[in-house]
Amino acid sequence: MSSIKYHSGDITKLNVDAIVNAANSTLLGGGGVDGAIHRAAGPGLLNECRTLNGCRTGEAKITGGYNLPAKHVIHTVGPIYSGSISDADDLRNCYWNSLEVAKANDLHSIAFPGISTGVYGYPKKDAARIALKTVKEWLEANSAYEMEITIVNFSEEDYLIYQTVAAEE
Ligand code: AR6
Repeated sequence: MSSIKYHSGDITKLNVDAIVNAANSTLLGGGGVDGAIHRAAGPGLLNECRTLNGCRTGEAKITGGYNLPAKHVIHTVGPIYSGSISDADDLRNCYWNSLEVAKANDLHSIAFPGISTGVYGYPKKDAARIALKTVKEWLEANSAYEMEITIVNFSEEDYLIYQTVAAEE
């Protein structure tokens, strides 16, 4: 059975088939969750990322998980929030394409951070609505495929936002 669940804490600790990294287009590391993932994975991750030739906004690319408990990392690049209409499409594509990459690699559990909601400045509640809507639509479109989706709330604020957004349905 597919499912969507919530986890409060650090995504680098999760033992799932893939954790998603909110990366930048170089895929060569950064701050926030990207920095935490690279620190926990060790230098092998950066070495593999160097072979990927970067990643466009909304796209997703997979690597190994190295020293992480997760088997893989799916790197996606969220939009830098500008208030334009394309931001929402780009953010939607991050979630959708990460799930597509997971399925293409026969993975069945995936954990997402709040893509673009840190340094990239996406308003957290809007981003949570897009994330939840997109993963639900993906599960509906792929109902024959089992996928366990974990949404990771790094802060108390994120947790409360998801509670509110989930209750809007
Ligand atoms: N586990 C789960 N979530 C986390 C963790 C963690 N260990 N650390 C932070 N978050 P951000 P962005 C949450 O800034 O906005 C990087 O430098 C955090 O609270 O990491 O997509 C990249 O290289 C926030 O809600 O990613 C890019 O240059 C969310 O993760 C740029 O930042 C995303 O915050 C990407 O910015």
